[in-house]
Amino acid sequence: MLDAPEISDAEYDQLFSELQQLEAANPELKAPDSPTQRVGGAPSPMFAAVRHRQPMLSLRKAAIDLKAEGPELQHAELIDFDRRVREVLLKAKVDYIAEPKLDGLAVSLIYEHGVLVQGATRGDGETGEDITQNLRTIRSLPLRLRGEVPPLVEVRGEVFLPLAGFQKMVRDAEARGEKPPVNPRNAAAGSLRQLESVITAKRPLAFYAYGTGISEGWPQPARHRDVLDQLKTWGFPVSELIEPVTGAEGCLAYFEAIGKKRASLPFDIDGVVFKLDDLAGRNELGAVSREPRWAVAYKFPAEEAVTVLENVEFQIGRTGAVTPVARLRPVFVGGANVSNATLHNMDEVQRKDVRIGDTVIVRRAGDVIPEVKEVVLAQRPADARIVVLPPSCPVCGGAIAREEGEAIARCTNGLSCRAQLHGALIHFVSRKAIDIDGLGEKLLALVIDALDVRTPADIYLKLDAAKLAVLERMGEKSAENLVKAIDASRDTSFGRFLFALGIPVVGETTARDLAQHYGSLEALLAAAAADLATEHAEKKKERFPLLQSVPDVGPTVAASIAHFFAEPRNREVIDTLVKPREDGGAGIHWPAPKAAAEGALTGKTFVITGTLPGLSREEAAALIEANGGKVTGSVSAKTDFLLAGEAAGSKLAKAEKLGVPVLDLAALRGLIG
Ligand code: JCF
Repeated sequence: MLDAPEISDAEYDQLFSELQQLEAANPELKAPDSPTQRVGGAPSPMFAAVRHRQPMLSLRKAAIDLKAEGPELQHAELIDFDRRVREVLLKAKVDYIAEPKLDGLAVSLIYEHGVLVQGATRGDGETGEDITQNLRTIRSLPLRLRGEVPPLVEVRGEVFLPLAGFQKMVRDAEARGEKPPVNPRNAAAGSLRQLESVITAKRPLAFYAYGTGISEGWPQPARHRDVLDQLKTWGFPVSELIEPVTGAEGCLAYFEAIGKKRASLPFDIDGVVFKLDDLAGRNELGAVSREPRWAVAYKFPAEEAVTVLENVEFQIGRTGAVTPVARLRPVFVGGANVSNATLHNMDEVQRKDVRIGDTVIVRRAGDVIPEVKEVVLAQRPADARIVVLPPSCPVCGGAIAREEGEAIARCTNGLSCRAQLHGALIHFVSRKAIDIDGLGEKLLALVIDALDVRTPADIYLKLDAAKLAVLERMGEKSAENLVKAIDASRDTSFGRFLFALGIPVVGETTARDLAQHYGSLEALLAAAAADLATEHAEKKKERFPLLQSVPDVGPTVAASIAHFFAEPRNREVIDTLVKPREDGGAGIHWPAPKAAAEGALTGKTFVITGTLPGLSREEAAALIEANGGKVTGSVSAKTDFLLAGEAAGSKLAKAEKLGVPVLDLAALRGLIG
């Protein structure tokens, strides 16, 4: 089927690089029809062929070697690129223009006297396909140029599908019972190669221009940055993320910075492109086998790899959630050796039809937990075994329950299950919770087993310097320090305390919102108790109305809070935690709530997103709160303003959808006056 590959990109890349290595080692085996000899996609007979008047070059690729020792060797290929450029140009330092490399399709656009007359795919670089009609449907692509226009100019750029559009295409395909596209690039390719442009028009494609090709009557500027400025003046979208950099160090710094932003961008990128800024220098460098020597594509390490799923085990989390975990034949992916990957829950196992013995594609993106993305069905062995949920908790033997309509199965034994207790304690002592420095995972396991710690309150009641000092790898000094840290943690804030309790689906922000809204534990407990009576109301909005009046608390979160506080075992632990020490409690306390500041923003709820110029998010939140406003974590109908900085992503999209006014920092300062 058109643009619907039989194997995934990860498999293709892995097989392709194996083939390249084999051919490099055994040149006599290299066949003229080997896939390694193919330059680009062959044109389809369905579209008229377009011969590019100036070949569309591809980019030479440089790869990071994450297995190498130290940055110099890891980035050797990029450093070599810069060295060759400097050698040819006889320069000590060279300026480049750095841009994110979009995972889309390169196209060529011909404008005559400012009017788009032809648009074509790159094809094999020499000949592409005429897709003018389809390209005309892309809204951000100008049909007519603004300002002074030459008789002829060719503009080149990348057509791509932003993630939100891709997700919509997946949902639409699933709703129609069709096979959804596997990734944004395939979805964009399929959309562009529709025979009916009305279909293309319905696809939310986007475009960024990155350069020019042939031209007449247009004096080429001296530098690439000037070309980009000209493109903007003509009305082309040009990525805001493009920046000038200097030398290999500048390139690497940009690469690192983009890598950090990558996950929050509204579109997929697969690396960075560095281009020589000086256009005269480009002519000196020229091209070798259709790859310019003045540019390089520096790709992020592969995030997907193929391996074998050897077994599935079940882990019990701090809320009792039973998570199926894949034990894998170790594979190097996303910069690390991976031998475990999450399968999320049993619904996911069934949806992906994962079986033990299967060949699977593993994905590790950034610092996210590796996951099994999909099964390579063609390679399923005859004896592959179906994965079944264990009938009882593999840790404590307790009952496992799965509520109707819930994807997650849970061990019902609460803190009596050692796995849940260990997880709950790890969360309780963590930095953003009650914050006990020096009480790590291993030590917590020890105090559970050797010192009979059974609840978070026992940390305060059962541990002292003498008992701690005899534990493995603990000396007197470290025991004393730990006791000091435990002591210091008694003095906390209401928000931290609520977060530390580990109420399912209550994160740091919700905990802080609850603390701010209720001011005291008594008030929160009273609201939760009153709300319990409404839990079977007809409409979701009528359930837990008090808790739902807190910003960002919807029916699911409200139900979780109410049920948590209704559980007698939880109430007992909470009572012990906050009871004064002289009465035999843990003595956790926090200052009485400050009256909220009054100011220009009183009664207004804000959400902050993106990078703000010269101000951290915490500083911006403090500024808003000092003027009487409230800051919450996610955009909803209750949000009054979105404060948006650079590289704002999904929150901005949501605000625009809901009609929430969007402010920049200057506008916020204007409101404050
Ligand atoms: O974003 C891209 N995929 C991309 C591809 C960006 C560029 O600046 C390119 C490109 C392919 C060829 N430049 C060339 C010369």
